[in-house]
Amino acid sequence: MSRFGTMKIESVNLFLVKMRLRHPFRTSFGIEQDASILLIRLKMGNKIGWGECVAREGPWYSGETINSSEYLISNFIGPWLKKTDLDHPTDFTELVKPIRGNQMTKAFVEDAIWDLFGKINGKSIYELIGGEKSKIPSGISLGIQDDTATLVKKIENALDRKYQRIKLKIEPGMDNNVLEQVRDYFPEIKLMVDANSAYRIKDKDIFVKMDRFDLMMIEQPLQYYDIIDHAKLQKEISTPICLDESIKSVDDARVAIELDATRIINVKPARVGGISETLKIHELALETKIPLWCGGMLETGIGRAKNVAVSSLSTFSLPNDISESARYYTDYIIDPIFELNADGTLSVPQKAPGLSVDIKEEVIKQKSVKKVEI
Ligand code: OSB
Ligand code: MG
Repeated sequence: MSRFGTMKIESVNLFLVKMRLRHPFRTSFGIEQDASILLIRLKMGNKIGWGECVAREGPWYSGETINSSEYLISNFIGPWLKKTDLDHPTDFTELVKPIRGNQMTKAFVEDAIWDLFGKINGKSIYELIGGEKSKIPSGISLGIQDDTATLVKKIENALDRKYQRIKLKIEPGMDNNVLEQVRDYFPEIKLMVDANSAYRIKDKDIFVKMDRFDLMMIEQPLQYYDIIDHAKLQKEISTPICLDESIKSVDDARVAIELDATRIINVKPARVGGISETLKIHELALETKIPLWCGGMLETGIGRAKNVAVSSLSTFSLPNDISESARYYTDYIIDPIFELNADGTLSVPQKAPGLSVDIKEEVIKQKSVKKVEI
């Protein structure tokens, strides 16, 4: 098996890049348009690996932020990396074991290690993890809109482009009433909702009523840390619950499956601590037959390339929240960008090493508002 050998990581650089979303994205926890995105660059010999952090300025999705991430890398992870021999990217899990939580931080450093490892060994992440699909089904996640007419237009556009399922963000006051109208226009489409933890078990009647809309699943209706109330809710409704925020590790996944709190899992490699942990969830899904799909955090090309590679695993059987690059930012930091095929899929790059896309370092440097060398 390929190895890093005895080479150590020589330099660790962080870049804080400003990116503008083409359209503001509204969820039950906030609106995003101008994104600050933290990138990491690891260097070994003449090879470079990149990773993208999905934590943002505020701790609104998880407890992590750009600053907590930079702090951990500057003070702990960066210095540790520079004095450790890693044999394989999965060894990184052991290195960062003393750090509790902070999955997003661990994940993007690990991504850069996978990219670097792939480049040193001439293998793509797709090959390294045992990817099995050359095309992955693409879904679209639509933010909360001011009015239904706008939402209907956005759904129409997405269907024209052949996106394979539509996910709508909901929040109290913008749920069954919106679904009623959307289902009037689109009685047959594959539809699901995501509440980003905006409800509590006392709101269960809302979800009992939601059963009539024939949704593929309801994503993360209750608290971001909860399992047990989701299990109680699942007993009351027939639509499958799909956990997002509540699953931060393979252990969370195991507990949630055993308690029937989740019948489908949205796997975000960034939320569970990285590709290695994702591979463990893939194994669990093989055993339990729970379908997976890959979620998104409005990633730029770097995080997107990783999500695409991971979605090629056999257990990722449902449409993913991985839309084409052009839907998100006005600038691109990878080449080529991800484009939607006519059948609503994205092709998985399989041959080029590491993340399998070129990273445009000049653009990254140009758009950086802060650079840190560790
Ligand atoms: O809950 O899945 C989510 C974006 C930011 C934060 C949380 C979520 C999302 C999305 C967007 O739904 C998915 C995408 O990247 O297209
Ligand atoms: Mg979600």
